[in-house]
Amino acid sequence: MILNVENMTCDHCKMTVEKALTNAGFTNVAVDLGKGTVAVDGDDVAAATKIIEDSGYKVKK
Ligand SMILES: [Cu+2]
Repeated sequence: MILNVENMTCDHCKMTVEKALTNAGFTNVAVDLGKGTVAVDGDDVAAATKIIEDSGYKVKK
């Protein structure tokens, strides 16, 4: 799945989001800062969204 995330601005944001999802068991997490997207294996959008938003970022619905 690919999620659009609004307020990732720097490498710290990228690392925070990738680490949060990876720690929750998601695999192949890849943040693209230029596009403002998070690509990750699987299709549980609700679970991934919650983790990203709990980390302080806003998922565009
Ligand atoms: Cu940042």
